[in-house]
Amino acid sequence: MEDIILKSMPEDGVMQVSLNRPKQRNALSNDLIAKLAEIFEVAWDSSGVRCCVLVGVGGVFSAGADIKEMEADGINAIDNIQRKKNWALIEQFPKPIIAAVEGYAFGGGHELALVADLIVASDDSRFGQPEINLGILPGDGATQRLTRVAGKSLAMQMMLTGDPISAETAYAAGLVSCLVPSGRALEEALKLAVSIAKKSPIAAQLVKTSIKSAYETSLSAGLEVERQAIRQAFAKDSHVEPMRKFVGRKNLTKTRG
Ligand code: CO8
Repeated sequence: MEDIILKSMPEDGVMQVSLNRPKQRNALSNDLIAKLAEIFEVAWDSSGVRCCVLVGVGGVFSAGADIKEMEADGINAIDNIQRKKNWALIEQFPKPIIAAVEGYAFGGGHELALVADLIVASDDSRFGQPEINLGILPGDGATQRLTRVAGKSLAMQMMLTGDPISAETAYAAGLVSCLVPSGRALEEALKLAVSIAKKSPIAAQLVKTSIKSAYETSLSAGLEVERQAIRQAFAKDSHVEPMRKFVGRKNLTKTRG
């Protein structure tokens, strides 16, 4: 059977997950989504995984949902409960995910990149929601997520015309956190992942939860999520070692002085 996902641990605490259907431009088949969900489910409680990098094999991120599968399945493609559950598990993965995008992220591929917490993109990559060209619309969250991140006007343009935007436009719109030279997205995403993996895993997960809540709740409810999150960081002693180290450093300076 084709290995549709490759998992590796290139650095301490960093899990690299590679979409591996290059001949189909990493189209997101049901099997691929299921395998991705399975990997995240295992990584969920694994203390060895503190940050994840998602990348596509073959110089592209992903061309989106598998059109051949959707064409064959018709409306059952949308009513596929298992796929929905798998996608939800990926969306709810509590640890930071970085998408490393080369080439393009289209349709469901772009939606998967939007599920990631950060996007590192090569400066010649493109982002698009071409579903309208197939007589449909995005079904894995773009009408909501893209609109919340990039605003109504750009979201409308992308989803009504189906035309992709450049990495530079995506960067200016806040979709992409870091633009890098062509061919360097994975390398730079891994560097970022290593630096995140060195931070307190509890604090990193709480940051993710709190920021995500900004897209789902009112300001006052979001502020309450943040307050509860920082309480949890203190309650779980996430602060003890780094604060002690900082205070110790000051004391050491004073003693020396
Ligand atoms: N699905 C299945 N196969 C694909 C896909 C895809 N999305 N994209 C490319 N492929 C296949 C092609 O069929 C081709 O296969 P074969 O060699 O067997 O003919 C192979 O990949 C190479 O494709 P191209 O020759 O077209 O490669 P190019 O490099 O010339 O072009 C493009 C790459 C521009 C990405 C082009 O393939 C393309 O436009 N693809 C379709 C992009 C698209 O429309 N994506 C949106 C899909 S719909 C979606 O993602 C959301 C639906 C909602 C889901 C809801 C739940 C199910």
